[in-house]
Amino acid sequence: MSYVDDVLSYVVEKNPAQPEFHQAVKEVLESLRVVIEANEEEYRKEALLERLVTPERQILFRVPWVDDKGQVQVNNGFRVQFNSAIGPYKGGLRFHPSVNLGIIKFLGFEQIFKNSLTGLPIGGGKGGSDFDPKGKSDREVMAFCQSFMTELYRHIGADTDVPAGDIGVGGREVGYLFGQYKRIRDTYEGVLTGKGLTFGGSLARTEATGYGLLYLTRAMLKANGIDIKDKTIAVSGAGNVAIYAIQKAQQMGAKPVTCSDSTGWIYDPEGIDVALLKEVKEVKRARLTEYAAKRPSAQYHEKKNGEHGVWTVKCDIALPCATQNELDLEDAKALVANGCKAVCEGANMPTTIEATEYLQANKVFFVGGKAANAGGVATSALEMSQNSERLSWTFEEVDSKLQGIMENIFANIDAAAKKYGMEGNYVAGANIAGFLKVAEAMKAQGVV
Ligand code: NDP
Ligand code: 2IT
Repeated sequence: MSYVDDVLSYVVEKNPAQPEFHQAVKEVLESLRVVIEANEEEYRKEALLERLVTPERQILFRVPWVDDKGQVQVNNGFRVQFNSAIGPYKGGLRFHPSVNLGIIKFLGFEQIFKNSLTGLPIGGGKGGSDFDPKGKSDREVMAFCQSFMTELYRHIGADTDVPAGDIGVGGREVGYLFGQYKRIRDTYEGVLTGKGLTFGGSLARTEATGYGLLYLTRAMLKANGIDIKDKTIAVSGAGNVAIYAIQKAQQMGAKPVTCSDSTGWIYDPEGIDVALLKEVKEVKRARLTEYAAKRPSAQYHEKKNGEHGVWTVKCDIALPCATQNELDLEDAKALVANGCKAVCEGANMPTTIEATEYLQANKVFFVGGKAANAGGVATSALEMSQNSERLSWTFEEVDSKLQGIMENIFANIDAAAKKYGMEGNYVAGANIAGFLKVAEAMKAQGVV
């Protein structure tokens, strides 16, 4: 068996019942075949792939906290410090009831390559909890965050591991986490990113993932002779990534017509009203039914089991921005049948492997999350730089750096795909370009 096949079997055997992790590893290793096979004996001798797929450290901990009724609650906490070859571990925290070790490992694994693609010195990590912030009071969220940090603080630091937000973790949670870290450590340092602007946060970090997604999408379309202006876009999600993707798409003259949350989805043929969406989701933390109630042009659809409604809408471009495996083969078929030309992932691994293959086989331009949503973590790295030099840059300065980073990522993944004989396969281009830098750093640092 080839080295890649050996390591794929090894991952399945060593990490039972972690299908998302297996999926993420399979996607990367399959596209690295051409690189690995050119130097197979050397990689095998150094066990480079076994090291790459094994986290440097995994921290599992209990998070007890008291709810508003005085009842003690217990959640599971996770931090997977996956790879520090090119910088301190960096990656978000996810608070969602579906969180388990396999999900955190898939996210941490992807983060290694994404962070490498940014061109900035950040390694890969991810963490989170099965805590559900939905329906909790601010006090309950604070109690949870304080308890979570009371264990996590000993494992992180500005030069060690720098967490940030992800699903269910936004400015409010990062604020509570930062406050507890500072209190326990008695140190004011850039240990988290996505902080509030009054205590070390960076301008444009909130917008960065969604804006970055659009900068990259525009660059990719342009390279293929397509202008994003006037294009109809289907977006899923209604959180941090989706909201600012919709906003930037509109600024570019495109028309996003959908969004979704965990209970339903909106089709708004006149284009999504971003101010209203922000009010409903960022301020009220309410459901999309409230958006529909205030917007006569909007159609609300309840989400039925297994149905991902937004992909049935006619669109030129699809931007999945909610969660993993939300765009399956059936959805891919619907998109192709409706003439969709491009899919760029705002979320992490939102497209199943079968759906990705179908889209690529049907000549849909496809950019995976490791490249397309790297603007968030890239701007987190810019926040780390600002914290280190104890300065704050203007919105325009951060935003223009973000734009440069996303255009550079596109140029690099395009070039890597061409160099390895897979022109237009941006998934392979991203995996290869991300891998080569990390592999070189790992080799240079010896067996550690
Ligand atoms: P948010 O929590 O802000 O928003 C998530 C959105 O997706 C919400 O609308 C939520 O619905 C919906 N959603 C979440 N889980 C599910 C689920 N299991 N089924 C259906 N809908 C779901 O998260 P973000 O916008 O930050 O993250 C979205 C995606 O982008 C994730 O994959 C994340 O990993 C990725 N990402 C985030 C980055 C960031 O900087 N925040 C950076 C790069 C990638 P509801 O409103 O009902 O909760
Ligand atoms: O998936 C991601 O890249 C994030 N959730 C952002 C991570 C970060 O450290 O900003």
